[in-house]
Amino acid sequence: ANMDIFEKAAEVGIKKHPRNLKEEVTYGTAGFRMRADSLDHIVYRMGLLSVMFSKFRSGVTGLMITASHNPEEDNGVKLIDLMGQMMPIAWEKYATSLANVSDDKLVDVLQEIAKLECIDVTKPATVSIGRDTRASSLSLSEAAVDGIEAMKGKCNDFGLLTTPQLHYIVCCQNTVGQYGEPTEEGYYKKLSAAFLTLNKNRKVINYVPELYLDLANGVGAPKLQQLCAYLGDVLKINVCNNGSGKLNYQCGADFVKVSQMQPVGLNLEPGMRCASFDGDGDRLVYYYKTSEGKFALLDGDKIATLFAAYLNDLLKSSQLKLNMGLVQTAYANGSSTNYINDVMKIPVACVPTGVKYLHHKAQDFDIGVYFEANGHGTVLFSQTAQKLIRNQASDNSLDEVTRDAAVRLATIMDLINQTVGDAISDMLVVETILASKDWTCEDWDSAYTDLPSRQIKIKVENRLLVETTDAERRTTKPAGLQEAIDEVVAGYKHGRAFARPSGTEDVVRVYAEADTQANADKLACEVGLRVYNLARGIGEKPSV
Ligand code: G16
Repeated sequence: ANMDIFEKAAEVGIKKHPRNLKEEVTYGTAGFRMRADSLDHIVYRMGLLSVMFSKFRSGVTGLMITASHNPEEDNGVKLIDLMGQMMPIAWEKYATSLANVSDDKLVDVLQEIAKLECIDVTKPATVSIGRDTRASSLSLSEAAVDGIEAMKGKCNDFGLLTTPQLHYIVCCQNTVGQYGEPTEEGYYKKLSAAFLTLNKNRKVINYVPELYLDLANGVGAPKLQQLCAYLGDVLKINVCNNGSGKLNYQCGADFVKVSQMQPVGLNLEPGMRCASFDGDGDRLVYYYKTSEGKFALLDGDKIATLFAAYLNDLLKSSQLKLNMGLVQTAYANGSSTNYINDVMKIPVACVPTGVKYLHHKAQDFDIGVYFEANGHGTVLFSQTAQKLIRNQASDNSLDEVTRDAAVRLATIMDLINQTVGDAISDMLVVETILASKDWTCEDWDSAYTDLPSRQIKIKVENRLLVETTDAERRTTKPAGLQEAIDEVVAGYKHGRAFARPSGTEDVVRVYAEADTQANADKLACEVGLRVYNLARGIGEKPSV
């Protein structure tokens, strides 16, 4: 019976979604990402795989069409596991071979996967899908539906969603509503109810309940509008880049973080608290203008320390003995890592780029806070932690202060999207913490001072010639590159730098930090030149 289904799937593939790409592709940091016009057959085949994965797991899997922070012309596809986390890394090799096989060998690869994972294809399967607002997303999602149906799976098409909304829905579906109602409406209801509870009776003098929000002209725009209907006047949100301009162009979280500049369409003045989403609403960064008129960024590292410090206080007041850890990547600002280690005294781990690695590591703790500096992150509470917190919150024998803290902790858990980094959810958590502390952006920013940093991209013939180790902090290939980087870095005070191949764009990324902005810029450029020379750079050489 498996054979019949596979042969039918291959037939539909050849007819409607033939492979039209010569280059080999790999399932990268966040699935497949490339120019949208090369993706049709890959998305069809990921439709097939999402059904196989659903049969393998005996539950609902997810498939999201988005290229998140990438330019409008790109698109991408990634698969989601039952609890709303990323598809396991062990399955990425199947995604890669399915994407690359020629049309006439498709059946062989499907059969091989079924054999290796003992999958009975006649079993029922369901896949939930969502897409972002890119022009190419609708037709790609139709290719996914074709794949799901060819493989005899049931498809729940949720249409436009932010990436984290789909992760949330998949998790709700597989926990039969325990995590929440498995609909977009259910998502708004759950988050807004928690937010309104946490902000009831707040007394604020310094905190202004007004936010300026850049929506990257992405799917966050229509979704935020829907959310606002549930928030009433507890938080006033003034939006810009809400869909009329070009996606991610001179706006959005990635632009603001990398260029360390305000987005287009926002007139930044001292006293304004501002934030940016990325194109699919899974990243968030904050920023403001200091009284001296300087642009100041509150990135993923600052959000992580804000969250961790607040949760730590609540843990103490609620007398719960749970361990907490923080997970970062090599991009974390050196000052943040020192602050977490030396001042907060919370263990901090470093893992390679990609939410899948951070999420996995965060599961080592009762409460695991993970954030990439680019604003992608969330908090995970272990099953034990969730149970202890809820028990404490409903224990009437405890004094009021202890119980109130536990109730707050339990409500915060409902506000956090534990399945993946979520700009909407993270924003509501940041606002809740600032309001509860009665803080301005300056107050939040004063915990530690970032070391000046710079990120650049280097175009090379083949980015996979650069290989890394030690959570991407050192290169192992090409020969001589790490020695060259070490030599350059040694010449800078507080110097640190690394180079790694991107998993979402065709470039090698270089990150550098040093004592001054001018030195960080210079260090990034010098390291970039070494990459250019030793890893066959193409096009323009980096210059300061
Ligand atoms: C994706 C991943 C992030 C990663 C980013 C950049 O973000 O989900 O974990 O930090 O790509 O990855 P790379 O440096 O390998 O290109 P997004 O928001 O684009 O989905």
